[in-house]
Formats: sequence, C-alpha cells, structure tokens
Amino acid sequence: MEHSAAQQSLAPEAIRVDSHLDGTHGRSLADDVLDGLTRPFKELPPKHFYDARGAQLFDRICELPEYYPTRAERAILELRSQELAQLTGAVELVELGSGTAAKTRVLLDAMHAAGTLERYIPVDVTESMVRDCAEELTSEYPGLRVHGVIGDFERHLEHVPPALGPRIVAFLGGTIGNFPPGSRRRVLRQIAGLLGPEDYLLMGTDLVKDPRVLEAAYDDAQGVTAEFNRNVLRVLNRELRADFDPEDFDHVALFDPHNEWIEMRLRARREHTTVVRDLDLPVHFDAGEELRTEISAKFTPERLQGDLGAAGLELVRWLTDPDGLFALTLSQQQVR
Ligand code: AVJ
Repeated sequence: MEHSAAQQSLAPEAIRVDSHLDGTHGRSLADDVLDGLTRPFKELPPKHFYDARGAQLFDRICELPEYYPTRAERAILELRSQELAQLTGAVELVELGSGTAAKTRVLLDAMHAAGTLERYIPVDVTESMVRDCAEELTSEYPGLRVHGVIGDFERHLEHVPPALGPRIVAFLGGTIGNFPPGSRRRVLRQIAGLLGPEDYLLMGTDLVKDPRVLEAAYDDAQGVTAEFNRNVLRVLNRELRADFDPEDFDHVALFDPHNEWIEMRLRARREHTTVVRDLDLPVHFDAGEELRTEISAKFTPERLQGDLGAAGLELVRWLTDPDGLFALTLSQQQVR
C-alpha cells in the first residue's frame, strides 16, 4: 500500500476524466425543440438522435450492407495508419466524438508501433463510454495516459489540455457532414484552434457518388435507419414529455443533388397536433408535412479544400478506400 502511494506520486495518473456538462446540456434540447418546431419548415438538429437506444441503432446501421461509410473509413485506417503515424510523429491522439473508440485502436496501434504514443484524449458527451474505453485502453497499451473530456465538441474544446508534443486531432465518421456549409466552417475553425504548427487534423468525409447508392445507405431494407430517425421523437417524449406517436411518421431519405447532401425527414402520415408538455408547446402537422432531422453532406475534393482553407487549414494527404467511396484527409495549419 505504502509502496503504491509512493509510485503514484512519481508517475502521473494513467486516467483522468473531466466533465464539463452542467445543467445547460438538457437546456440545449429544449432550446432546439422550441426553435426547430416553431419554424415554417420544421427541423431538429441530428445530435439529439443519440440516447442509449439511438447509439445502439447507429451501431446497427454501421453493420448494414447498404451503409458503407464505416467499413470504408476503417479500410483506409487499416491501410494507411502506419504512414500517418510516421508522417506526423504524433505522441497524442485527440478524438472528437470518440464513442466506443472502435476505429481508434487502429490509429493507436500504429502510434504505439512507431514508438511515439503517450496520450489519448477522447472528447465525448457520454461519460460512461469515455470511462469504459479509458479503462480498456490503458490496460491494452501499457504506459498510455488517457485524459477524457466529457463535453460537446461544439462548445467545450477549450478544455482539451495543451499538447505534450505533435498531436493528431481525429474527427472521424463523417460527422462534419451534419453541419450545413456556414456552421461547418465555424466548427472547422474551432477545431483548427486545437492545432499548433506541428499538429494535424485527420477528418473523415463521405464522398459524392451515385444517388441510388447514397439513398440506399440512408434507407436500408431492414428499416434500421427508419427506426433511428423516429428515435428522435422518443427522445422528445421522454426528455420533454412530448406525446409523439413515432408510427405517425414515415422515414424519408433523399439526396439533394444541388447541395450535395442527404436529407432525412419524418413525414406526418395524417394531420395531427402533438403537445410538448415541458415547453407548453402544441405542434401541428399537416398530412404529409415533413420535419427535417438530418443533413449529411457528401464531399468532392474541391469542396473539402474550400472548407479547410476557410478554416486556415491546408491539405497534406487525401486518402480514399479502394472503391473511392469515402475520404480521410490529413491537414495542417496553412504556412504564412
Ligand atoms: C454519424 C453523422 C456520420 O451522416 O452518415 C447514419 C449518421 N444518419 N445514418 C451519417 C447517420 C443516418 C451518420 N453520421
């Protein structure tokens, strides 16, 4: 016992987790619902899909035959992680929206093999997932330190600790595509703020392709994506005492070729009014009226370079999977 106490004072703790979520987190759902459901074209931001059931449904989506992005991104990581570790010399990995850190191990393995790995910094709103993966990873990689940041990557990036050395900031999965062009550039600028001159952003983006392939990926034959989409109504029922019947809505997924994004919507099957009791808010739907629940932007190299450039970043590597479905980009601060 004495011995371990002495050791602790010499070695830094392997795991540290800081939470930055306070009462304002639940507020954001209420604000988003009040704002989004009183607009002339109803809309909700996609971040509210992910309660425990929503996260489970998303995991099932990633296994669907039609949903290629997860497999394609993993394939790129498996083929190119070693090169990324060597090129960056990164001693730490900051991961935004780390979730279960499933794909992260590929990168950590490569950094470990390169002999540079010191620290992993997962940033996620779900504390249990961050703690569980911290435990697992510190036992899988002896000597690894994990500093978890519980928070929202749109609001809490200032709590990411200063870098110990060259770092990779990973923003995987194509989540940047959830932001429309203006907010996308704002989010990228904030993320770029985590980068010093020796650091890199590694970002996953889905690519423009045949609309039939895209629409199938968001409207699978088993109806898992449809359930995921309707799940946001269950979140509102539980968190804000709303009385939606999810079966009153059809799942819609369409590729918008002008904007080059997928839109998911919920379309009311019949005219009805629901009440969001916590907000004292009656919400009327006409028959066929649609509520937009997500945009998922699909990129061309030109668009991506424009967005990165607007955030003060420049492309270092453009990596795609063998089928050219998905891209991982490595970028760095522009040199002036
Ligand atoms: C987690 C935002 C990358 O846009 O493809 C999957 C979410 N929505 N199927 C995506 C999602 C419907 C996903 N992202």
